[in-house]
Amino acid sequence: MEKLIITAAICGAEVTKEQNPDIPYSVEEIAREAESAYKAGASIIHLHVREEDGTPTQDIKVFKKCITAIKEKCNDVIIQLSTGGAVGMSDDERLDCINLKPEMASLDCGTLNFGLNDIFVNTEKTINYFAKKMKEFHVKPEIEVFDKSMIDTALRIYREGLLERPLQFNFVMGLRGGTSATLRDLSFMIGSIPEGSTYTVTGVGRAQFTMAAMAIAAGGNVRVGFEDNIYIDKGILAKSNGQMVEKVVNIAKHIGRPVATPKEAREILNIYR
Ligand code: KMH
Ligand code: ZN
Repeated sequence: MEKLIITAAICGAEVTKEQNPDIPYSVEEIAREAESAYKAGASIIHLHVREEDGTPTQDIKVFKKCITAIKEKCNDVIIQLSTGGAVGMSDDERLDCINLKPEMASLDCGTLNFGLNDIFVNTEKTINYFAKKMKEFHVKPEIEVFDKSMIDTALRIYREGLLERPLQFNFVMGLRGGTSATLRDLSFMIGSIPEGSTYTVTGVGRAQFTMAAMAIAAGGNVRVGFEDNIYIDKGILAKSNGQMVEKVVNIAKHIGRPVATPKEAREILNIYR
């Protein structure tokens, strides 16, 4: 098995300090959380940014400040910018951060109910537009998959020449509106991607660590962090992203799966630039 790549989704767009006071909003807080995750073993930071009051933003100036602050503390970490942003943002607002030419960016491959009352809209035309820009700028896309049809959409876009192999998928499981967080659905997802692809598993909420354990055992990679879950254990709030990454590192250790450095993660994901 390849070494385990851990992604930390340190902030997200939806979760608030009212839910967990350690959710980062400011540039300093975001850099602090990135550092804690990196020191614990994360090689990729999935990055959303906020205004000082916590409002989600895709402002390229805020992204720039956060990237600089993160790089100062963890200079070799892979930064994956979110082009998902928050529900309701326009395509151009979401995509503007690609102009910073990050090593990686998320590419959401379909529309879904998002929680109880929102719809996260990604038409195929939007996805094509985003994929084309990422290809042009040599940004490695991470294909965000909330249900199986999004794999099929990504493969269609691949056949149209807008995505390059090896493809990297992230299966987000257990989100209200998306696929359930079960072994059966994970097996279905893994069996649906082309040979030679890499994949990460993100369990949302209480599914975070059970899905992480399944992914580690199956040979996949893992994403954890405040974007997806605010608890370290049942009823106990996580203190930092580092604490969540540490828990994944411990599970991996018990299963006998060494953790990848950022350099090794670049090799596994085929990021050369
Ligand atoms: N905040 C969600 C609406 C991504 O980063 O690409 C979208 C999201 C996915 O988080
Ligand atoms: Zn995200």
